[in-house]
Amino acid sequence: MYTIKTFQQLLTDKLAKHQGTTVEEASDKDLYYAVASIVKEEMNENWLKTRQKYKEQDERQVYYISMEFLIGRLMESNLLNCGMLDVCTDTLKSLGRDPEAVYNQEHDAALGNGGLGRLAACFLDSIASLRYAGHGSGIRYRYGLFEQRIIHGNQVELPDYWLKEDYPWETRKPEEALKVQFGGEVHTHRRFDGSLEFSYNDVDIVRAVPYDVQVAGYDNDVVNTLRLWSAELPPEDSSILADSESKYYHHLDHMHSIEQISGFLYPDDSHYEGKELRIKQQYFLVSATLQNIIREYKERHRAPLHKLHEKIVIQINDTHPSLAVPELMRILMDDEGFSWEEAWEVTTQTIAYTNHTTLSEALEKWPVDMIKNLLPRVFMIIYEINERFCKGIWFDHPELRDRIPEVAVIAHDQVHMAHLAIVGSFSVNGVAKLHTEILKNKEMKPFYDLFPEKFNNKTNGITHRRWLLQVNPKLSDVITEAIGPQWIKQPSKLIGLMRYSNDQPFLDKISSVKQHNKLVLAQLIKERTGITVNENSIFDVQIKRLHEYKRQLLNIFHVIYLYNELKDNPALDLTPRTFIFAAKAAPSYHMAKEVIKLIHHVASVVNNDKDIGDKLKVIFLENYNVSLAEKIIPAAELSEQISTASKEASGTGNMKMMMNGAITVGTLDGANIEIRDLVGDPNIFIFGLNSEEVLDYYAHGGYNAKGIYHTDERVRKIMDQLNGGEFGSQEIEFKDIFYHILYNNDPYFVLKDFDPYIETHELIERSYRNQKAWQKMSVANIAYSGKFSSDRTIHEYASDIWKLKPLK
Ligand code: NBG
Repeated sequence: MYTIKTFQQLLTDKLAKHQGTTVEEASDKDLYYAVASIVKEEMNENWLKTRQKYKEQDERQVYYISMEFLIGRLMESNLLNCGMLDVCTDTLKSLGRDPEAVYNQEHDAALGNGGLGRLAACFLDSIASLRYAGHGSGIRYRYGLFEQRIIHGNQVELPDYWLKEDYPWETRKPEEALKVQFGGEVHTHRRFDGSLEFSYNDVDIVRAVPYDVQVAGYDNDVVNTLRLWSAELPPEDSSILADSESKYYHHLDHMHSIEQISGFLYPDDSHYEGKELRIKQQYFLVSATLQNIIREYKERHRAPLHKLHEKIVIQINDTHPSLAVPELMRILMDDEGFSWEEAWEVTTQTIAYTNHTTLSEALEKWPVDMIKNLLPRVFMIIYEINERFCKGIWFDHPELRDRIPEVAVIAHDQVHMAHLAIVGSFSVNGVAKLHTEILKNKEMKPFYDLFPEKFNNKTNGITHRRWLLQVNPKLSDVITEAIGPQWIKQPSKLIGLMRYSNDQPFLDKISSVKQHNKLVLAQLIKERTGITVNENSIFDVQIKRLHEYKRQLLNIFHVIYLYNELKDNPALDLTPRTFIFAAKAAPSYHMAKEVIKLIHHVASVVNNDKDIGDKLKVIFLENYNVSLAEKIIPAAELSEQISTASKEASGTGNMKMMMNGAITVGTLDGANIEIRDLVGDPNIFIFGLNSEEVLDYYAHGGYNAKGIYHTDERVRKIMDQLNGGEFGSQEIEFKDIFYHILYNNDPYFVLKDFDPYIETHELIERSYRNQKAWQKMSVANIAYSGKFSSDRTIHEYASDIWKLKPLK
């Protein structure tokens, strides 16, 4: 345990030895690197010990494969988990330095788009904190998710070259590099026993070099690993000498393209694009990871590979890594000499699949020719998997014969990755109760009929260590003062706060912490936008990716509605509101970018209208990322979770804001339902169509957006303002939104849910006036949020799917 004095000494030594500088002279960056190096060294010993323990204990282990790990900054969370955050912060202060300025030196590792990638990062934290043997495996993209700038209300994207300065948390392990093969020709030979043997010629080789990032558990000496693979040129190899001109050029082309494989993260999480580079990335990740798993298994366990599934479980995060199924088959058969049946037995008992969306436009389907050319042997295996699966249905389930084209792995010249993942795995899980029900009863019904035992639910969670303890230290102190510190290791203990829900002094503390956090955010808003917000206004927050189904449009319609009301009646008694938005749109998503532009134009009209003053303010914070979320969430009072019911698989922002005392206004979608079930109707604001109603409209029609436009004056006025250019600089500005809603019949039911949304906001406004009642609601939300810790989620994965025991 360090004291300020010993930590100071350590820091001084580090600065002198590594940077040749003193505390007084050191820049914030120097201090950042010095602290990082102290923390890393602190973790090193436990890292080694943890690996040794795993080896000795010979227990089951999980590999979590994901194309995204949205880890954000690591300094504070590593310090926190190693028990050094307070002492480090105090030391920096005692030296007259600003700790925040030092921690802010770290560039976010934005290796993910949104919920799916952040979930993977939260899971790693919980796996280590709960002492499970779990390893993350992903890609070390040189460019993370783009940096967003807004110019005249328009989003522009800048490359996120996050590695331009040294990244202190990674360790390059060149001696553990592996080779991944693409293209080439497959040759078949018959062995003496009649079985087939496969060899490959003229393949293109890519070197996969691991970079390991330590994942420290909270106060438990466990340090696990997130292994990120980087694609590099293969070492010189005479077998690739070209013997013809075309081969020579092909080879040069290949060399040139190698580094693109880990070049950048695809910036879209809701529309799949059939880009060849993306499938290359997926195969690169999967092949390197599986070879690595087999190598580690052989080093660690004495048991034969036929028992792989007894020691190893592989969780694939969405379908992105679903080539793991044919790749594991390939390795077991071609490299390890398994028969098809043996390999299939092991593969399908090793792999488990998590589904994160039912949006059909996000489902990955790859053209057969693309896979065949790029991965000829893998394609042969997929083909055989499909043959056997379809034949099985034909003979064993004659009642399902007509549905074969619907469930086939290969159909209409496309490989359906979700089908491959379901057929090749032993577990298929959704990420919230409703989502799993929709998978079972609708989206994947024929598979559920075939394999009911595979389907299960694992409602998402977030690490309360980062999302409460680290980002909201003042609230954490108030909680600990009331119920003791046990909640930090057992978040379900937060429920103890319910005892204080009528305790005025406690409610006052909760309220003054929120007020403090609001002031801090107001300052950040002032710095970044120049706008002064009213600290006594309701902080109404919607921060997430911009997508039509998430309905930022509905939110901005509410803003326009209030603006119109105030213009008509300036004396209207309205509790002031600050609407806070932050969102990135996929670069090619036109409608999403239109909504960003609309928010900006409405903001500039509303914020600059003297009649409005500080009754309404609309803030859009640029470049939403993990670090920005950490600053907004502690200050949120109202959490907007207003997706079209049935569309949001779970949501995790809803959990983060609830945990920080915000009240949810939301639809009965994703995990909102489970939040409502816990806190009860009086502590949440639910409105709008439910998923059955939405699905019924989709299936049978009966919704008419134009009808609402014609009958609801408030709606018509807003729509006409968009169409008439009232919020634009030119007449045409928002016609696309207008036409999309009226002529595509409002596919996300913005107009349909408008009235109940407005009504609910009126109720919210009345509720907010009774501050005591509001604080009580806030406490109930914090108290019940323990269930949404990813510790609970990981316990469930570990006991139901992974069958892991915690490390002794
Ligand atoms: C997202 C869902 C969210 C969910 C996260 C994490 C994808 C494909 N899906 O609702 O939209 O919370 O996954 O499960 O990014």
